[in-house]
Amino acid sequence: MDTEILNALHKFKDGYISGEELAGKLKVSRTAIWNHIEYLRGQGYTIEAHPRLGYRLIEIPDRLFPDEIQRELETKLIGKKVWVYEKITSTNDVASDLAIKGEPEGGVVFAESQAKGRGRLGRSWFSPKHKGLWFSVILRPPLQPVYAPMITIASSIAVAKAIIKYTGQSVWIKWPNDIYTNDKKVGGILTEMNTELDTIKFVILGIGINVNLKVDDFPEELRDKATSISCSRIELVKEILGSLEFYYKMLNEKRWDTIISEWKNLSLVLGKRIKLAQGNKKYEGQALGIDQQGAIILRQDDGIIQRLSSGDVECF
Ligand code: BT5
Repeated sequence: MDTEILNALHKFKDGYISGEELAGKLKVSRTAIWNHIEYLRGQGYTIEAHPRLGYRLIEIPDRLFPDEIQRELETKLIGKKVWVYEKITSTNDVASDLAIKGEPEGGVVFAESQAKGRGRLGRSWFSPKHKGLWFSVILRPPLQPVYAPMITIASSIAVAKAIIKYTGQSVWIKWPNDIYTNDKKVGGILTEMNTELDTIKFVILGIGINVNLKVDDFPEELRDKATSISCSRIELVKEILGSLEFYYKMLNEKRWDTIISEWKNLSLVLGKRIKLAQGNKKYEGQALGIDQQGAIILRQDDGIIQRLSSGDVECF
């Protein structure tokens, strides 16, 4: 019922819809409509009630309501089913449980906040309430596990492009999984995989993007290296889901050359001198590019070419 009322309010957003018309459409009393309007106001919707003209939707709240995420969402797969939690440990954990229970690909788990949001190698991911987008997508790509890093690469392109398109600001990808703007990290991707023999059973694509955070909202240790974009979370997430679907298709069609060339255009490290740490191992040299399995190619000063599939990069 609330969904239907919302749909009608959205449809008539430029004008009013009378209580009588709403009641007639939904086959309930005008009092029932009033009660639902009050409920929606309680949820944060600003709805004007004019004595003669009826109701008009003025503003939607900055909350990740499934109705708003899915409204006019132009995807066939990603986001067709969504779960939204106020607070959970990590969206990757919840999405993984769903995938183990057989949930098909395309489902997306969102959290308004995460108690144990995580990055790679067990690092923690700061995910405060109602600020930012913290979500995980269930995917079942028909690829061999060796191509899994390409899922991160393709998704980082998808996220960067969506942010560029929606906010107009410059966004870069720092290999392998960081999204950068204004020389600081604005988002990160955590791809976790469940395999069987030589096939991927499922992948949980975890994405975290800082949205509407102020400098003071970040803990001290992140203030120098993290940043945030300011925009509507709902509109941005729709853009991202659409973009993810586009690049996921490209990935499944194994269009590696296109993915690599798009990555090059957005790369923060390409051609630069970088330091790459892989646990205790350290490498240094010029980043020449990535290969079809998402590994970075590095030319050391001694001329040796290294192919590295994971690590933390520092640019000069
Ligand atoms: C990442 O790891 O960048 C992957 C982050 C993925 C987070 C999403 S949120 C939804 C889903 N559910 C999860 O539990 N995770 C995913 P990594 O490259 O290892 O970077 C981690 C490092 O980034 C930390 O050690 C901090 O230095 C820094 N960091 C932590 N929180 C941050 C934030 N909100 N913004 C920018 N940097 C942050």
